[in-house]
Amino acid sequence: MSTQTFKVAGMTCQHCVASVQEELGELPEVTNVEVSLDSGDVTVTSENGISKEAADAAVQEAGYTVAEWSRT
Ligand SMILES: [Cu+2]
Repeated sequence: MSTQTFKVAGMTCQHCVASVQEELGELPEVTNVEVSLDSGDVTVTSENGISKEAADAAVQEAGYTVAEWSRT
């Protein structure tokens, strides 16, 4: 199991949160997505970690951008 946290910019309401959660959740390896509207922090749990490229693409699909990427 791998957990990664990054920041997403532009989310303003729970609808934004749900969109980001849905797109990231569609990535095949992802088992859980947590999004904090207040901080913009997104925590993704997956089997072996996801690439920044995959996260970027999913977040952009939802209409937002990854502001800060860090892998833990
Ligand atoms: Cu919104």
